[in-house]
Amino acid sequence: MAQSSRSLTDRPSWKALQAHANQIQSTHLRDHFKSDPGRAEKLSLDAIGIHLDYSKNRITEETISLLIGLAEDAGLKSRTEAMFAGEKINITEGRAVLHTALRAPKGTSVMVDGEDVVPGVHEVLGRMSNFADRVRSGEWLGYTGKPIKAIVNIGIGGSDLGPVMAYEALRYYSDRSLTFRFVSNVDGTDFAEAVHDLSAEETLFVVSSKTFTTLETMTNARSARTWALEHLKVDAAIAKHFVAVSTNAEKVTEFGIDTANMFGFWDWVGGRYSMDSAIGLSTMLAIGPSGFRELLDGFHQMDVHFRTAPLRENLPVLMGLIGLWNTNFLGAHTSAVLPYEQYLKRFPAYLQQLTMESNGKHITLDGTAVDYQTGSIYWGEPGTNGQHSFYQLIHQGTRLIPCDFVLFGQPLNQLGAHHDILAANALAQAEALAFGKTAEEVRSDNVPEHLVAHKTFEGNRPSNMILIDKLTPSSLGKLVALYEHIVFTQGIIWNIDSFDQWGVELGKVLAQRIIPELDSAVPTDALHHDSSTNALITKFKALRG
Ligand code: G6Q
Repeated sequence: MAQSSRSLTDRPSWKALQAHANQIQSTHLRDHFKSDPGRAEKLSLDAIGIHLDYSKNRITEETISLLIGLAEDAGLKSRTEAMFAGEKINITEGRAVLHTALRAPKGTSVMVDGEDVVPGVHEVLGRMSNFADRVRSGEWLGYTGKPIKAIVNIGIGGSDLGPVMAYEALRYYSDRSLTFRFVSNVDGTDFAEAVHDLSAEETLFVVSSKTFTTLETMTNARSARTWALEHLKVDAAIAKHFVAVSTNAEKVTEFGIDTANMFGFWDWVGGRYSMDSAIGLSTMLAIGPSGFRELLDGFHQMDVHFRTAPLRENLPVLMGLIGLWNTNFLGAHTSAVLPYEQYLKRFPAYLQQLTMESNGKHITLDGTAVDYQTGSIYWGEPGTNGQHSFYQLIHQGTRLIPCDFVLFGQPLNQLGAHHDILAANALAQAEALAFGKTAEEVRSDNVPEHLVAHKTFEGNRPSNMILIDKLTPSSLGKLVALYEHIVFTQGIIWNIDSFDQWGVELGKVLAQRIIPELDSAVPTDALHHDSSTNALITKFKALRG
């Protein structure tokens, strides 16, 4: 296995970080900057078109060296190679973890169980491109002979969050004559609202489900079929209005979708790592095959950077290590992701699944419980909206909340001074968080004494600034892959399986037991849950009528 048998917290590299944390605990970011005028330059990195300024973290160059020591101890480089080489590093599911192969250029090879998977990836990409071109050009016709005008992706979790995030992020580049909707929730409102103004004759459903058994997706897909048939009347219409993205050909056929209209992927693609597989079909329909190729190229550039750059000059490694420092040595419980880019409005939600489903684990690869914190709680909103809501707590609350700011040099919609105002706010927030405002500075503004404490900003709040020239398919790919590899870096050090998700199972199983119990015919005394659940089921049924 990855690490030495010694528990992580017993390792000299961990203990050295603990001692170092105690030592620098009392140094304010103001003092770090004062004592070293070259700090910003030293603690910044430029790679593959991304500028990362990590100087506003409570770290020194020694912190970084010690963190790199920890990463080396954990065998980060060799574990990275194991992932890229297709070893079955998802040990609880016995699977390889090869989202990186989804963006491997033609002609390269990645072997899984003796088979090169790259040609298969490009074969599916080719079929997707062909299909997307036909729909976008109006060549693909609905059953009544009309071109497709609306695309509804039905999926949930990894089969929804990536597609919806990417669609919103790349909307600027999308074909505006097409309408896109994303249905995920089993709450009927999600489906009803998604289709209420659509014409079935011009609507294409993309049923996205790796397993093709997921309760929510199959329930929504069946409702979609019923809705389509209500309007189109004949079963033969389904073939023109439904396509599937799945690994399960049998279930796709059973549902009534011809496998000729199915786009496949593989068990070595985890749901939350699948937006660049066929699960990205809706993205490709929106931005076209060439835009999708640019997206994949962005992912690939970050893969190459992560795989080859030295740890000290490696964007995901540095960000992963600093995140771990904040979590394990400075006691932060959450991390805010603050994109100053309206098109990235679903990026925090996407990252929540990527980070929290991956690293929200308390059992190590050897099956023992951890004695340290793992996955941080990720959350956020696009700037500047958050500033008028939760930033108060980040600036003056009692908790330490490290922030990742994401800012682009060029706006996609040039509108007067908007972009400079937006950028000034991002830069100012990071500055305010780090340096705050002392009581003396407040007093010098003639603030009455009884308000001085209220108007003082402690500062010393850590943040990263990610600065990129422009939001494009390529830069989105780089950004997503950056966080994928941050998650990987941290998971390796925490010695957990970042690629399973057993924690989502229990609730699903219990729901299957409760569904039939909601039938009016089931009497109260037939319920055998705890007293709370029994009473709630009874109360719900009474309210439902
Ligand atoms: C992601 C998870 C999960 C999955 C959904 C949808 O890593 O595995 O979010 O994507 O449960 O699963 P299906 O694609 O099989 O419907």
